[in-house]
Order: sequence, then C-alpha cells, then structure tokens
Amino acid sequence: MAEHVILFAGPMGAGKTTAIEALSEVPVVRTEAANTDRETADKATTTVALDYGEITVGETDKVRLYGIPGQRRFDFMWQILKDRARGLVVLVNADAPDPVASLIEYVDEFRELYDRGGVVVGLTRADVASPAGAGSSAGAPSSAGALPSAASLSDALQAAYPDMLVPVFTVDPRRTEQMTTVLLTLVANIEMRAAMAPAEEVH
Ligand SMILES: Nc1nc2c(ncn2[C@@H]2O[C@H](COP(=O)(O)OP(=O)(O)O)[C@@H](O)[C@H]2O)c(=O)[nH]1
Ligand SMILES: [Mg+2]
Repeated sequence: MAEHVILFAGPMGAGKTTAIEALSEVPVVRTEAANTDRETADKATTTVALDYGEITVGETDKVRLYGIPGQRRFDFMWQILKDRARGLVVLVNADAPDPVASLIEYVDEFRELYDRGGVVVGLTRADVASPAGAGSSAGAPSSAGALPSAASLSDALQAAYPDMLVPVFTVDPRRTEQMTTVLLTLVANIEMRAAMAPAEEVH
C-alpha cells in the first residue's frame, strides 16, 4: 500500500479548495480567514492555512491532498509540506492578471517536486474569463492580449523548462471527473518515477 502527498498550489481564486472538495472522500478540512487583499481576488474569504482531503486510488493507495496558501507571507508552511510531498498540481485561473507568470512562479517554487514525483497543471475558469476581463482592450488582436489556453501555458513551460514534461489540462475544479483525470495523471507519473528509480528507494 502506497501513500502519496500531493500539493495543490496556485493563485488565490484558482480553485484549489474547490478541487480538493471535488476529489476528497472525507469531509475536507478547510481553514479560511478574512481576505484583506480584495484587490487581487474579490472574495470574502481565502485560504490562509490549509485545505486537507483524502482519496483512495486503486485498491489501497491513499492520496493526501493539501491545498496550500496562495500568499507568499505563509511561506513557512510551503516548506513543511514541500518536504513531505511527492507531486504538485498547479492550478492557474485564466482570469488571473498574468496566468503564465503565476504558473512559472509556482513551478519554480516547487521545482523539487518535479524531480521527486511529478507536476501537472490545470488551467481553470476558462469559462468565465473573457478577452475584456483579461485586459486586452488595445484594439488589434495580439498574442499578448489573448486569453491563455492550455497550449499557451504548455509552450511557456516548455520555453522556461526545456527538460521538463508537464501535462497541462483545461479543467473546471468543480467537476470531479475532470479533477480525477488530473490526479490520476499525476499519480501515474509519481509511480512511474518510483518504479524507474529503485536504487533511490534502497539507499
Ligand atoms: N465558473 C467556474 N468557476 C470556477 C472554476 N474554478 C473555480 N471556480 C470558482 O472560483 C471560486 C474560487 O475557487 P476556490 O476553490 O475558492 O479558489 P482557491 O483560492 O484557489 O482555493 C469558487 O467560487 C469556485 O467555485 C471554473 O473553472 N469555472
Ligand atoms: Mg482556497
């Protein structure tokens, strides 16, 4: 029986809590507090500590799901969980101010999880993002003002990290079956990595 710790990271409002609630087989433990940063995301509450859920994959593999703070001032918690984790799901909302920059920032921050297990990306809120909302009011269509697509995120990752293979999905975190696909992709990656590096386990 294997056990995996998987982190969900991404900007505030990207859907981390929603994703863990969609996946978890146990009631999700949520820690929320008043959001004092209404400029970044107009939500009354946001996650300042953690979301925690669990799901069983296959017959016996327990996967612990942690949603971690989207704000840098809680960095100490990132470190504690980063040390335990084997995989990372980065959720980036299409209506974020700069989804590509956010994605690169989180992948960079959690780079060691790629080396240890795997990273998968979910582009969220594609259904609510609009070209106007994304700030492309300059007139002539240009790639700079275009809405992010899974392909554009994938291209940006490829350019920033030519050695990394990171699947990018467009997902709605409210949809359990979509999040299950993301999670199983990551778990398969982690298990493949473990199977290919038996020497590391023996040490
Ligand atoms: N329409 C739509 N709403 C979404 C999507 N993803 C997340 N949301 C909503 O966006 C809000 C923020 O999600 P939340 O899970 O709280 O984000 P967190 O800050 O990353 O934990 C919630 O109201 C979600 O239901 C999506 O793909 N489509
Ligand atoms: Mg949250």
